[in-house]
Amino acid sequence: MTSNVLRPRELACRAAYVLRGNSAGTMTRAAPDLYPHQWSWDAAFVAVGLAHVDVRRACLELDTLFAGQWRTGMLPHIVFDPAEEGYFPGPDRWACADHTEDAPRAPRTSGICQPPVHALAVERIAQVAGQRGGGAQAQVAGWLPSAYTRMLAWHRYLASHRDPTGVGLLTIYHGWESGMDNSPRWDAAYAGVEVGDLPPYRRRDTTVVADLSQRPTQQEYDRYLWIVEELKRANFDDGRIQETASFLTTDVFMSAVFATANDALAGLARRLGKSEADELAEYAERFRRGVVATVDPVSGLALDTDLRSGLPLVAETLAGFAPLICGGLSEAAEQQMTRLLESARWTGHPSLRHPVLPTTSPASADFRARAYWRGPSWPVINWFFALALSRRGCTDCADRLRGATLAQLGDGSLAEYYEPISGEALGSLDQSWSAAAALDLLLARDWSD
Ligand code: 2M8
Repeated sequence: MTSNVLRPRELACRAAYVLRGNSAGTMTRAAPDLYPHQWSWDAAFVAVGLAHVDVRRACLELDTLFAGQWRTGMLPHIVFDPAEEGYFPGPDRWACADHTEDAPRAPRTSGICQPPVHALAVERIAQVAGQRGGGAQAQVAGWLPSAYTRMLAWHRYLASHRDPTGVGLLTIYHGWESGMDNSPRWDAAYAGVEVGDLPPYRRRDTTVVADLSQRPTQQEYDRYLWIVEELKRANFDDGRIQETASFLTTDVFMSAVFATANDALAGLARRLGKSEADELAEYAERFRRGVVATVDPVSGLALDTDLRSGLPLVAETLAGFAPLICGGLSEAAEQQMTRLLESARWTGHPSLRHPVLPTTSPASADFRARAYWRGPSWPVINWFFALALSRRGCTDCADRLRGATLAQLGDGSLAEYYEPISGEALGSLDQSWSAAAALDLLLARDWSD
């Protein structure tokens, strides 16, 4: 095993090479074959990786994503590359612009969103460019005002349409919005989705990943596709969706991301002399409070809620550590949660190949070592936790996660996710956001800057 470990310089070169290879010109495919379009949170992370090698290209990545922004401010979860047909459900199945004038006719997009990590990515890109100085810094400085305006519209959409009652938790319409598609977090909510008259379809994912145990089941996929039909019937209108959709939950991870992304955007507003800094800081506080209020005293983890049944969605997944992303816990509660993260139920589990967060606790009955978001560890998520923790000054825990994530990435496969016990690379190899995480882990000069 050791002989296959790449040296840092080799890994950085390989990661840059992968991003270059996955580029379709103005967007980066999330993965070469499995995901041949631009995904929203992938693009944000990819842009951070790109900032280390080509700041101009990093800005372009986000500009391409923002070109798909809806009139409501929603940033769609996929911007489709018109030259690509190798993904399902593609633009014809979503048919967003046929159902609502809020969706752009070009580029074509999906009709849902993903975790709002963009302001954090932009903050990071500005840091990286600032450290490089010169042309890179000037390039980003010239680009920030337009990026700010588009992110402000995105955040206002989320704060108003996805938290209409102001509880400080974002509502999602599909497990795909969480980015953690088949996580046990959503099992109970999906169980209530009754698949109706579903137009026929052929999956593409299982033709790329041949090991079916790694991908969502057929029953799960039918539900995913049925919800798309429900969203179309509601003409992608937020009010109608919230009345009619059979899947409706809060998302505590996404809400924590939103809280901290508002901190970042408020910082940018101040830097640019914009008048919205207080509004953004209020969003940050509202969502921090919302997230902290979901911590379950039994498991010690933050929980999502099924808005259809009104019941908490009890599952031991890494989303439960959401308060560590946004802060807001008392000092004692924060220490307790950090201890839990490093305990034998999580990164300290004795069977793990590397002490990184698996998606589900290996001590939980829901844990499946190879099954996508039900157990494997994802380098990009561990990198993101490390970034969020160090942003909040929790440097010890962040440093340990960084070191372990780098060790995991050392095999150079830049896999989408890893079997957490054997360390086997799974899913797509050469996944763009794994390459981006490697670049940031290797090349960032100062994480706490
Ligand atoms: C996965 O999601 C897509 C659907 O959006 C899929 O399974 O086809 C998830 O891992 C998601 O978080 C990620 O953004 C996307 C592209 O990497 O793939």
